[in-house]
Amino acid sequence: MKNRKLFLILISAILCSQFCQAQQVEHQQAAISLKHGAHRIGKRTDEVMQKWRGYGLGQFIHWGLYAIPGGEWNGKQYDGAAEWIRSWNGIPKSTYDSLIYKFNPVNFNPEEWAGIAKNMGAKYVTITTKHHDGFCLWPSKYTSYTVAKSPWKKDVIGPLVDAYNKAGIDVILYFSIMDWNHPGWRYDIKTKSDSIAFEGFKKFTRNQLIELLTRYPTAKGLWFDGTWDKSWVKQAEFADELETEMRKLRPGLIIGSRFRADEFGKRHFDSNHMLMGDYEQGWERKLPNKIEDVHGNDWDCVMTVPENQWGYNKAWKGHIKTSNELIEMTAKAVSLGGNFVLNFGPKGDGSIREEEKKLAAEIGDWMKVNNEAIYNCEYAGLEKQDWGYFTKSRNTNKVYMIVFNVPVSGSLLVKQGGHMGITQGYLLEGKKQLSIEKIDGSTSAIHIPTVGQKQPFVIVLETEKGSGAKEDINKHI
Ligand code: FHN
Repeated sequence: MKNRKLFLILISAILCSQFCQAQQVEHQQAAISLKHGAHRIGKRTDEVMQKWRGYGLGQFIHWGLYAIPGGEWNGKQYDGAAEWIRSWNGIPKSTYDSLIYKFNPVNFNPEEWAGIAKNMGAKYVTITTKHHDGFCLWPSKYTSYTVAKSPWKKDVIGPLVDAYNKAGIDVILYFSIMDWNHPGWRYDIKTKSDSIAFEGFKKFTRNQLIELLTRYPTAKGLWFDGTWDKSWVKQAEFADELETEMRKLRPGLIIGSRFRADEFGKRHFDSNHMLMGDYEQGWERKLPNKIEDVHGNDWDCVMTVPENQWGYNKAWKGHIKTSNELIEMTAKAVSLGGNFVLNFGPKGDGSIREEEKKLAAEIGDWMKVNNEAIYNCEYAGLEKQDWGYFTKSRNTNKVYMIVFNVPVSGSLLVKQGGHMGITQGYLLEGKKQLSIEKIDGSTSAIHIPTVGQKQPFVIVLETEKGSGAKEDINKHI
């Protein structure tokens, strides 16, 4: 009987391994030869990208003509995102486009914007140079629909790039491919005349991108949007060549996965499931839950304060995130190896709304004390616990516990596996040493004084040299 059982186990193991091998072969055979797929397998290792990886927290700015109506037209509130108001049937397109004659942001103060971001702890900013409405915040040579034709007359992007750079913040330029103002833009290309029009649009897009990279050479990357329509998805060859041209012009340029599709129309990931760009750009208003969700790729999450409003909306509706919620999202993003980018929608007059200033200041207060657990940190390779998030320094043997929920027992579990020796644990703020109880070979309990913390706090675990959780991280990369 015993022998029969053993025999069956052996047979199942052999069959299982043959099945897995067959699956692997099938997967390898399934790799398609692509002309316009991913340019690289695996992560970038250069300095610019290493720095991007260490940012942890960033700021997003959505600013343009849509900030003038602020989600309201003739006393009626538009239900969608404020920056989409032009697409609302209630507004004639030409009436919206003539908002250009009202763009005069007398309270625009780039140094103040940069100061708010710096104080919040942002290490990079992504700024809309042109959103879907096509209005350019720089005086582009290739269209008259720019700041130059507005009463403001002056460039907006240049002063912002300078001010943020002076504040030590790197700049990424947001650019919408979809352009509702350009006569050549099409959602799809169905006729000869569509095709002729779109060829003109492609040249225009190329010229504008080269213009931006030439005018603002310190910009570290481009953040693309509006690339989902069939017209653009069909441009695999053109977009691939343009990406190569831009990278040649600016070595080190960072481009996310939203720029182009492969020749089979696959976006973000090509037909062989390889990431198309330097980082995954699919995490919009949502976060991954576990490390497997990010497939070992770099990624960032862009987030709004209210539910879905990027541009300025006078009447924020629904749930408005608190600073503690946003701090938790930042911690979660970093704990899974990503960056968290919080959106701001300045008003039409150039000022930043009070609610956003307050949130930035509160996040900044927390970051001033705890940024060590956010900057230059990564996935720690430890089992997630209910009290919060682990991060790990990319440069030292420190592991951080960012605690959001304190258990009534006052003891926080760490399941470290056999390979991470904890030498000491202390509160980051005040450096108070904590007692560590080894429960078994793989679990420790960190005992904390329950002092009714009102804010998330950080515990530092120092680990033995050469230990840490790297082994586990590599499993996922
Ligand atoms: O349509 C835009 C939206 O207005 C906003 O700019 C966001 C930012 O990620 N992107 C698009 C939706 O995916």
